[in-house]
Amino acid sequence: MRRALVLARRGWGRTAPNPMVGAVVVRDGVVVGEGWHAEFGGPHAEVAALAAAGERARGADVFVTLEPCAHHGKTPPCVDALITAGVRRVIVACADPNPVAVGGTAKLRAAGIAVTEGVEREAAEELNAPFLFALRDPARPFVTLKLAVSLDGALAPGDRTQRWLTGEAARKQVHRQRAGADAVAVGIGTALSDDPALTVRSGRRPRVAPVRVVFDPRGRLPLASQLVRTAKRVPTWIVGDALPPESAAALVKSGVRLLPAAGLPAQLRALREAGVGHLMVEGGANLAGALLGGGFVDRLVIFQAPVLLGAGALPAFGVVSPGMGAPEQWRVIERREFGDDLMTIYAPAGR
Ligand code: AOF
Ligand code: ZN
Repeated sequence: MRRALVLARRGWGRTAPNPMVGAVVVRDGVVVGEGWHAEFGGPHAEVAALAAAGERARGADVFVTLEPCAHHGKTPPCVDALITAGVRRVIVACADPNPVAVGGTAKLRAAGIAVTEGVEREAAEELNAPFLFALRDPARPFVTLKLAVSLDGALAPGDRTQRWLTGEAARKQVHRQRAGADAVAVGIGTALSDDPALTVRSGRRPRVAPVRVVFDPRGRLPLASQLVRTAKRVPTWIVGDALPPESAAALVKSGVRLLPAAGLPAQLRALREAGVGHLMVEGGANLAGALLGGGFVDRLVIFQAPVLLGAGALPAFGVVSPGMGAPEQWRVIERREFGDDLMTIYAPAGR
């Protein structure tokens, strides 16, 4: 199943809004076929793995990271393919709560195939956390907040000059993460100080380029900014409710789409309604604080760089006051080193 999870990850950035799924066909203790859902609309993982196994699938065990689908969608049901292939047993990591696809394991059992569920369930659910969240909560996107901090937990030095804290390897990883999101967002403060491009410039190209979003209530994003200058090539949206009509008109003329909404809950809802299932937020301190305070952060990704910024530096969580609604306790989902930087992915404890 761990191998199936590795295969599933090959669909990173290519399967959304579908989940990433991997499958391994095992016969007499030997892997005879591997597959994964490589592209939205394309063959499902089981079908790819069964095709690779060919006749060797008869009597085999199939490990699959998501419950096989029972529906005729863009492709025929995976359960039918498994039944036709004559497999003996199907081992499933996690259930597919998608109402369209649901019912796979029951159909397999009815066909006399043994089914085991829950093997590596946690890892499989984590892999598709935004997909599973979208099925549970249509009111807002799944929010990943990514921050690069100094070893003393600051975002910027005392003089507020822009400087890179993390190294090359960590920055490449951020680009890989962007490819797995539907939209990448910053607050207007960060947009003004960093003039970011917010594109995916490293790693595999996502099937759909993530939309670039600026939380910019008063429409202060300059027409000369990188974001606005490239808005006709890469979708760029501004979320806000108090844009002066002249700047609104000029931004729209430059290709920017405006999402009028006031207050974070309504703004998140507007993004979800506009098709953003997974929102990656990259700062700055004010937007991060508002999202944390509202309890809207599902995953917190901290890249900690070995840089000491000292007194007067901008604390990453300086605007989050205790009791505001930010989860206090977090659990560690993953911890990895990128060069000299340490990446930790956290989730609110109990979520
Ligand atoms: C599987 N194996 O590899 C995947 C599954 O849009 P469609 O027709 O391709 O169907 C997508 C739905 O099927 C998706 O939302 C999810 O519920 C399930 N995905 N199921 O058996 C796979 N990718
Ligand atoms: Zn399927």
